[in-house]
Amino acid sequence: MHVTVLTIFPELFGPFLETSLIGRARERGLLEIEVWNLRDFTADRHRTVDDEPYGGGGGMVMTAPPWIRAVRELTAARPAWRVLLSPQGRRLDEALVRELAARPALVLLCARYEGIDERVAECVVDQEVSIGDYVLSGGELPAMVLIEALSRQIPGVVQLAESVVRDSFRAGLLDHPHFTRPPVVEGREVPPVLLSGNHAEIERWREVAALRATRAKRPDLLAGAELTAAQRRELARLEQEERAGVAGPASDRR
Ligand code: 21W
Repeated sequence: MHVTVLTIFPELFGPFLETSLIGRARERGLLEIEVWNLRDFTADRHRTVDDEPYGGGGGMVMTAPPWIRAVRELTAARPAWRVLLSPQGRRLDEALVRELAARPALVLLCARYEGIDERVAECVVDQEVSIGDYVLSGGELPAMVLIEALSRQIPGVVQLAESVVRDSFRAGLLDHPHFTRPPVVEGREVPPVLLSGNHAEIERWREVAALRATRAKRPDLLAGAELTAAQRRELARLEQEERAGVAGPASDRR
């Protein structure tokens, strides 16, 4: 997969692109990423990328011509799906990550200032993407979030093949709790089943624990989740318990 990033702060991407998973994916040729400075596509001596808003008011607006020139030049030889990171975009989730990961090439437009001239979106953008409803200062961190999520969907990038399979199997539910040594922390013991060596029982415990965690912390996810038989049974049991007004063991109420 090929990703081109357009930004006025290319230096923000350096260590992120060199480190860990993404660094290795690039070294192995699974992921190609180019970061371009928008100012390289300006036509004036001052490399201007912003101007005052028509209609007045405060702040500055990113001017359209450098964006349009950049996107046209960077997609001339290699057509790409053009994504503007924007608070007004479709909210990023794993379904959108997969849709985008299926594209052979992406161009990510990262804007700053109060905004970007509307004609950029109209002329050289295929889709606007947001990473959530909170205000950031620009599209660079959202682009990194998107690149990291995308890279995990590229075959061969994540070493632990099993953990990707498991992530997708469990997609729609939260993960079960994890434990490692030491066996006792602040007086709290590891659930004994995890020390039993009984892998079938451990798997059932994890399924039920994932269901419980999801119901306690993100009940909204249950509507779209695909539940196993053990999970449907546990959900029915919890709902029955709730109707009966019975509080479960203290461990359920955390
Ligand atoms: C933030 C630009 C807010 C413009 C109402 C009227 C890209 C982002 C960004 C930014 C405004 C993403 C206002 C989640 C984000 C991004 C910079 C609007 C104020 N509000 N995902 N006027 N959050 N943010 N200006 O901020 O470019 S993806």
